[in-house]
Amino acid sequence: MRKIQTLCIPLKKDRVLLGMKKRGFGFNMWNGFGGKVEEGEDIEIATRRELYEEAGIQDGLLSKAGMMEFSFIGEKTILQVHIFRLSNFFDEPIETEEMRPQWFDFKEIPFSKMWPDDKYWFPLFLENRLFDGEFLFEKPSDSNYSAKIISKRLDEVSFLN
Ligand code: 6OG
Repeated sequence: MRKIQTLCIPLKKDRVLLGMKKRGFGFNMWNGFGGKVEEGEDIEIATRRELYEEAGIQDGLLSKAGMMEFSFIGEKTILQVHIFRLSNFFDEPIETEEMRPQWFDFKEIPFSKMWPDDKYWFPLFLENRLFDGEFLFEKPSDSNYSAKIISKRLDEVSFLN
């Protein structure tokens, strides 16, 4: 079974906006903003909805960045995560029940407190490239235990569906 999710990372000049996840999957780690795409919902609409729910940002220009498939040993569900950039926005990020937003310089991205796949694709993301990949993990992680990567594939691509 495939679960479709969104992940949106706002950028301004040489900084990215990340959120500290306050509950649920990925608790206590920094990540972009996103979540589940509802049945029949357009992926970009879902991306904007989740970004608004989690960070209070409504405006800006959304562009595709990557498509990643994540799976965990012993779990049937594959997470298909659609990654987007948000640029040209003016709304001020706000803290919500789910996320505490913070700006990070491109050179100070907190990879040790992020999902372990992020350090592989973030460089491509920051260089405005398109990518797709697949990661298999030993088990889900939080800030106390970093999920071990069992296998990975990451490719730069020329277009994304
Ligand atoms: P909720 O289930 O809380 O949304 N997500 C991942 N992000 C990264 N960087 N790496 C992963 O590797 C991820 N797996 C899921 C997608 C979960 C949010 O977490 C993202 C969603 O934005 C395994 O609604």
